[in-house]
Amino acid sequence: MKKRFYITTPIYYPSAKPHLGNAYCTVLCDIFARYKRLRGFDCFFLTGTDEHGMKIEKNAKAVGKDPQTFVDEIVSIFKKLWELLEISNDDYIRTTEKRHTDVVQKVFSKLLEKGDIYLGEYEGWYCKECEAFWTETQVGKEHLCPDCHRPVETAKEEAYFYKASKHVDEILKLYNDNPKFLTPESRKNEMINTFIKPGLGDLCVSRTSFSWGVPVRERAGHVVYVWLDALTNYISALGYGSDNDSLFKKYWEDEECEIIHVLGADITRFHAIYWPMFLKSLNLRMPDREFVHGLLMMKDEKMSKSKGNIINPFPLVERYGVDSIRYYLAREINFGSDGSFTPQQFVERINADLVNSYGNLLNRTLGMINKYFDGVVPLYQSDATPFDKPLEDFALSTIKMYESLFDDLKITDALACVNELVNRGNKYIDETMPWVLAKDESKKDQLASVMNHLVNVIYIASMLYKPVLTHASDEAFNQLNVSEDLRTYNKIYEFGCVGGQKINKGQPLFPRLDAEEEIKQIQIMMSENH
Ligand code: ME8
Repeated sequence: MKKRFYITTPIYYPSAKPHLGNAYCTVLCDIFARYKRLRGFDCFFLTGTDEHGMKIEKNAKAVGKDPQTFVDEIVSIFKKLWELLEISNDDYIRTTEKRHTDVVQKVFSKLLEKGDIYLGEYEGWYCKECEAFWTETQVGKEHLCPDCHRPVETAKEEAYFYKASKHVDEILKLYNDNPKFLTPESRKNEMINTFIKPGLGDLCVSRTSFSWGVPVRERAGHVVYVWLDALTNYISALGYGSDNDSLFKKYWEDEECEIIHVLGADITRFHAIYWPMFLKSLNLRMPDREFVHGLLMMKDEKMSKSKGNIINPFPLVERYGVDSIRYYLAREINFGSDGSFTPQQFVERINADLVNSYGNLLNRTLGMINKYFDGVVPLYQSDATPFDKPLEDFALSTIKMYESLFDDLKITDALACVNELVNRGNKYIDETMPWVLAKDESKKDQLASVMNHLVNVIYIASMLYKPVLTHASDEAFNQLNVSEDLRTYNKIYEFGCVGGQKINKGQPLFPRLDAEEEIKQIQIMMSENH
């Protein structure tokens, strides 16, 4: 296991306000970063915005603003959302910042010097919406953009090109030598079959048809094409090529750091084909992992700014709280697959997992400790009931499973393990029947052991939920009155370490949602965006 981590989200286009789809990726990366830090690792987490390009220039013009003012306003909304969702990013990179544009110009010059970039003329099928040129085979007979399915048009302009064709074998070797480089596995096949096998053309890396971009120093009138500009953020944010490159040394050059890019399926080819090529050209190390998450759909369509079918995350967080939204995104939509947002699933998931299982286990346990032990958690003892040891074993194996899944970015599955532990705790109450034990003075020891085991299960589950539930986990610790020294991750391996303290039973962690009413409320929120 490496000792340091660098995790990135894509940098989002501030062409319109952020939607739940953007929040999805950032929340999942945040959960991963918090998990690593919780376990004592150093993890640098980067997000940001991709602020150049024709689309932004157009959108700004449409509302009578200059592009910089336009992006400044939207970026402040992105930042507000990240604050609201308690995103723990260590930096926020904007491609309009000098620290970034300087690096992009340097990168461009280096590639040019090396002969990996040449000046030519581009004529091809161009999708204005996606700002991408496509080959004849990709647009098909209908001449539609393979990404957004809008009609494409032929376009011609003087442009610089990156010799992508030269590096194809290196990319195939990268996939071959590093099975975890691009996951899920299906994405690798897609890259090979859809893009590499049909013949990868050279990539256009400059434009003359718009001016909102990083100027190419070597030729007036050219700006760096958005993808070379955008991908460079992953190293410019660390100070690559600047006088202040200590972060770059620590989180990129040092092999002890694991570099993980998380991205949506729609931008895989740029990350999995061109980005490694650019890095090769710069003689820089490859990322260790590119993890492609699925898309959040609305009625089978990708939720996207340009389609206007978005869910605004602000009112959702305001009504249901940050924990519920973070939890829903991580648990309901399997990380790595597409998923759809429906109000019903949202309400059901929160009620089932957070209200009925987790919240209820805490509430019931604290209630019983107040009733049977005057609010003091009994100390641990082993084997008082035949159900104790199996529960302990289950809890300890849950921790192991959770860790190996989380380390492999299987975040949804890792959380499912915690749910199972909580459910196991509820089942343990049914098995041991504390209300029966309480009636028999000779069973007092057994009753005490049951209470202690329940408290320790809640303690472990709360620690494992901590990367996701930034409030409820601490609230559970507070209600259980877990001492500060036990609020560190490694203590959870010592089953039974919590006990002897007086509890502070409080409000339930999550209020039960009235399904009918809340589904209606979310539907109203959704319709307000159209
Ligand atoms: O592509 N469901 O920016 P972008 C889940 N600037 N995730 C979604 C989503 C959805 N419906 N819609 C967007 C760009 N995302 C470029 C990236 S990176 C060097 C440059 C997430 O604003 C998903 O992670 O269109 C996607 O890759 C990302 O937002 C990019 O959004």
